[in-house]
Amino acid sequence: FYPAVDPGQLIEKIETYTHGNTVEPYKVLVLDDSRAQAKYMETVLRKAGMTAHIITDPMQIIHALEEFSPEIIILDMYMPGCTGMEIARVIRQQDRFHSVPIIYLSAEEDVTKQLHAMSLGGDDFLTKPIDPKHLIATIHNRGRRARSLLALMIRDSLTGLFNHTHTLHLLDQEIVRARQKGQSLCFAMIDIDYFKKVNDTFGHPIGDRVLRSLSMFLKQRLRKTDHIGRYGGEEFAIILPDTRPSDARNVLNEIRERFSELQQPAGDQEFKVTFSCGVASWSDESSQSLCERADRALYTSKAEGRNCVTL
Ligand code: GH3
Ligand code: MG
Ligand code: MG
Ligand code: MG
Repeated sequence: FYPAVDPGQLIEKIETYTHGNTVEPYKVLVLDDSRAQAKYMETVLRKAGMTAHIITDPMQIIHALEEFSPEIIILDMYMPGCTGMEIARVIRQQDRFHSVPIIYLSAEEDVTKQLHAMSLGGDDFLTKPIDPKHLIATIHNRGRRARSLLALMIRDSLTGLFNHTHTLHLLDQEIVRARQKGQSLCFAMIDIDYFKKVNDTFGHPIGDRVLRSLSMFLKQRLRKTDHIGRYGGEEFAIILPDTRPSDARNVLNEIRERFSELQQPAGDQEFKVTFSCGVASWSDESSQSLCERADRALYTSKAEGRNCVTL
């Protein structure tokens, strides 16, 4: 049947393959109705430094996706009551798992059937019994590509900050966490003042450089645990977990003042740029309501003459 695993030997083999490179462990979900096969896979994946989640009942797939958020999914082909292809279709129907790599692992040797399975939402077809090195190599390749694609998808290309969609996703996550931990949470919106004039006077490329300059400035001055997003054209959003409103206001006011003193280069000229900011403190409400309140505070800053922070 499946070879007994000698962990020492296996680790040695796998380290040879990965050249000792350390990556954040891949989260791999395995569905196989055979308990012995599932157990074997679990051992192989764990020894390779991956985080494995094993299920033997196809009915558990939705729950496992929710709970475990896998980065790679390995599916058996033949299970009682359903096939791996049917499971792949269910997975692909979930927005969040639309492009997660799916690897079939089956004893099926008929190439026509393998290709058919691949055409229905699978990325690879590996056959049992599988050489652990082959399996780990496939997971590494698929995982690396999936991660780099995901990293691109959540970022804004001009500034490298989180994009609008991901910023809102992070805000929802932080709201859940603040509620669970009973912590405070602040949300800030920034809008550059008279930015149209910067573009009109110095040109669009210089305007772009100002956007990057402010992005860098925010990254350098905020904490690692804060999230910074480009909310729109010249608008930025900042999520400050575990932060009291007065602290958020003070930090942003400090950043505002320092930024307003920066000289922005434009050929042989220099100019200064300011921004306005609105801060809202979360009070057991939806992300939408929190955003609206930060936006209203920002509007107040604009109305009161710009280059200021309103809480
Ligand atoms: P206010 O103080 O009221 O915010 O004035 P404003 O000129 O900043 O506001 P407005 O919304 O009228 O103009 C925003 C400008 O931002 C218009 C648009 O050309 C510019 N903008 C938006 N995205 C980009 C971008 O990616 N690059 C550059 N260079 N400019 C951008
Ligand atoms: Mg089976
Ligand atoms: Mg604007
Ligand atoms: Mg503006």
